[in-house]
Amino acid sequence: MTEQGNANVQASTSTKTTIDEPSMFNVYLLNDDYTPMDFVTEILKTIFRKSPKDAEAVMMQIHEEGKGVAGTFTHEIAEQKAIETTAQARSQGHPLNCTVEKA
Ligand code: TYC
Repeated sequence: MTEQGNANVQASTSTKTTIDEPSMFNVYLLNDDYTPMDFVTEILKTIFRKSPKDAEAVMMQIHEEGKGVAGTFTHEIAEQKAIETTAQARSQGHPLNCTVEKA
């Protein structure tokens, strides 16, 4: 921004006084043939704070359509939840995978 010719200019720099909203990111759970339905529902309840009804509905949507949104968060939280999801899955021997994508 140029401020030449402005009689009120105090300095050649300007200070931003508003904060942008953070970008949001979807965590998708991906379907596979081996992870038990109950395990995915449990992940959706515990890590993604879904109600039992919503967790079941999202799990079935993923099972039928291939993928589904587990939740939408700022980037750092989305990555944490994706890591926690795969860590719990691997610790139980399940191949469940997820992706983080800009919403
Ligand atoms: N397709 C799995 C089964 O039939 C269930 C499943 C649902 C797996 C959702 C992963 O993200 C998933 N046991």
